[in-house]
Amino acid sequence: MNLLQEVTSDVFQDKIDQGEYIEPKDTMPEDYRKHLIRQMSQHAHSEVIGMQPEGNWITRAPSLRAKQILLAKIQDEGGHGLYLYSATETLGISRSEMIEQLHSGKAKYSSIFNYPALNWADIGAIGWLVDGAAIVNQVSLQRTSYGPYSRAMVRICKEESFHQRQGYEIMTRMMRGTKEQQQMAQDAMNRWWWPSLMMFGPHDNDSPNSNNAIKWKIKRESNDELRQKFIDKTIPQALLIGLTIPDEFYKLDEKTGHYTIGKINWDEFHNVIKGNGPCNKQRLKHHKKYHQEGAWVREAAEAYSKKQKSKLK
Ligand code: BYC
Repeated sequence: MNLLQEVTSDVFQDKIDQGEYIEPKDTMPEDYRKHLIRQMSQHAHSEVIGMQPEGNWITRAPSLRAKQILLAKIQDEGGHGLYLYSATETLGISRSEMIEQLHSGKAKYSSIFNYPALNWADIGAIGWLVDGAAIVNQVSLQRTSYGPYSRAMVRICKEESFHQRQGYEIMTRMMRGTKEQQQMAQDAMNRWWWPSLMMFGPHDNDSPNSNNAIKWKIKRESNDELRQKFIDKTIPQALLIGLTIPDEFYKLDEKTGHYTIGKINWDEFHNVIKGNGPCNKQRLKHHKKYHQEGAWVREAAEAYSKKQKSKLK
């Protein structure tokens, strides 16, 4: 680092320490910019890829009401992806570069979307557990240091809380239903519980990006702190509707008021993020196919925008 870079970096850190937001035209260290592009673009990809497991169930929703709600939710996820791609573009990367990174495997998306949604109870479990975990993380990100990311999160969180309730309503109704419906709900809980805990990322000691993220206030709380918040919030919700926690070691620590849990299977997590989860190949293949088939829409939008601009000259 040369003297000028050192001074710039100190001024930047002071700004962060004083709780100021960083805006697109502000001077920022290259590593901060790259860190944000990595996290925000992966967040955007997760929103869009996350539409796939639920999209499978639109035509098979059990009632018109359930179908309308699911359609609205999935549409929201697409919107979240768009806010986040736009916010990431303010850092000097184009949407097409981000998509290229997704397609080449350079950019990740959340591990959770590499699991299949096998039946209607899974739609309940996704809304309740997956969106529930996402909210805990995103509420914290509302105060992230990069202005456009923080503002996108405020809007996204409002919609996510409706998604979480939609999922919990499905689970509650199934638990009040027949024996078979109760078994379906429990089976979905058994399959989605552990992968939802993995959404928060590795334990703090094994999280290479956390030091910088905390120093730059990109993350306000650590992976383990947020996971614990989710566990403490979700276990009582499960017990209230009669679900069993698929963890023989979980217990409430009366002294701290927090739940402790068994060991997370990190081999499974690493295997999934390496591309070997049950649905990784299917998710990417689907995204590539429809991206290619949608090329004409992008070309038409570009031609229209050029025409509008030339009229202004
Ligand atoms: N999945 O150093 P770490 C939604 C990677 S969508 C995959 O702790 P960091 C919804 C991590 O990227 C909401 N990869 O990383 C949509 C890093 O690898 P790279 C999705 C993961 O960034 C549709 C490496 O592991 N939410 O709600 O400090 C329908 C080491 O990790 C995962 C977000 O994207 C994972 N779970 O912390 C329904 C939140 N965890 O990049 C619902 C925004 C870790 O160095 N992201 N990795 O190659 C974040 O808050 C943070 O990026 C994370 C990870 C907490 C996820």
